[in-house]
Amino acid sequence: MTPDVEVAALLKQELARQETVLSMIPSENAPSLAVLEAVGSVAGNKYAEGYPGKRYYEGNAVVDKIELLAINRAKQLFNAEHVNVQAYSGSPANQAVFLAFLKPGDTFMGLDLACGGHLTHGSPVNFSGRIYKPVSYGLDKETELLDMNAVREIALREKPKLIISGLTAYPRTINFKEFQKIAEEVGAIHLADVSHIAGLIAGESHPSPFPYTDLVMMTTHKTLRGPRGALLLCKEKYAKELDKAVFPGLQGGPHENNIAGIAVALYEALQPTFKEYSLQIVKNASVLAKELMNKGFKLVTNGTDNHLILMDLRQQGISLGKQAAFALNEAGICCNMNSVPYDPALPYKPSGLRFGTPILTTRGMKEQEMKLVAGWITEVLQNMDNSGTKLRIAKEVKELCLRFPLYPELKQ
Ligand code: DSN
Repeated sequence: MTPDVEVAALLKQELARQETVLSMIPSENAPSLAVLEAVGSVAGNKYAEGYPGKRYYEGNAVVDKIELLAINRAKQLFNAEHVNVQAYSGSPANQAVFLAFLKPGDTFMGLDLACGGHLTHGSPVNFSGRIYKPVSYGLDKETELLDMNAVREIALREKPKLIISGLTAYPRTINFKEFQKIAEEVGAIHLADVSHIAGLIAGESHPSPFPYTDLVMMTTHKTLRGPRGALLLCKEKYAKELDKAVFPGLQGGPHENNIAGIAVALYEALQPTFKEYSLQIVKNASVLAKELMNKGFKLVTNGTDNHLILMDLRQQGISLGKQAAFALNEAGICCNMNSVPYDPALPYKPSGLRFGTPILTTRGMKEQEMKLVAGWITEVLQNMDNSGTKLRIAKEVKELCLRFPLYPELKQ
């Protein structure tokens, strides 16, 4: 058989793209080669329905050891009582929580998508909003911060069975302890969806939901720097129901190659250097935010405590997000358009931009480089229709990127 040159060429092109642009979508990262190798390994050939020691297929002695390594490393890293590593990604993992602890039609609370929540936190187009009864909480209109008194009032009024804390576009820390207190007061279960900030929690640069939060879900491919996948972590009393919901409730055979990649990523996150890495992600975001504000941009909540920045472009023009993200991409800066709190525009033409620093930090960039990046973002946003400016910046971006390679070991 002749090799497939088409996909090989496209993969080469994608590597070249990633090496030469500033990838600033905050939910993305670039795992180590060791993680990528595990994901591409023979572990993916194995069917392993069930859990370690109790499988429905023979031949799982080695795979059991891999899965147990992932479980035990996650327990150690996060100080968790019970861990399930089988969910295919964040949305199925959240689905498993609903399946385990709610019945169709039950009320639950989550952060409004437009204020930085996730689709699975109650969007009407998602399973969570179609099968269950979502009650959203928002942000304070003045400060754009979470108002825990308002969350408590809604919880007391609506008596939800589940309260979700967590974010995809909220640039500040979350008070998980307060969420847990409110959940206990109204008899709800509390799920902290820490997908975006998992690596920051692991590196102690964001307050942890452990050990008091009932259930924690995190994807493994964002700040945690693993492969695509998810971890569900919980108190022992919820373990049986949660495991049953993942398998056989929702999924069949776990993707053991991904679980092997997760185990490797957790090993890396347990090393002392991961703390420095996670702190640098936050430092980089903080410098970038300050620089952008000094240049006159409005950032939601006027800054950031984590890895992400949400820029409000309404001063420049409602619905400008898409055009701005497009222009930045032409200049080699890849971010995403995003709604801002109480955005008058629709999600497909929103008024904001979302930036993150995980990949830039993975490349080894620091505060000095963030100042350069802020300058380029400013120049592009002030000259969105100027092809010459965008071309020049793309060239400068490429030069910087080549000084900070993502995968120096890989041939291009
Ligand atoms: N869609 C992801 C994000 O970009 O934040 C979350 O799953």
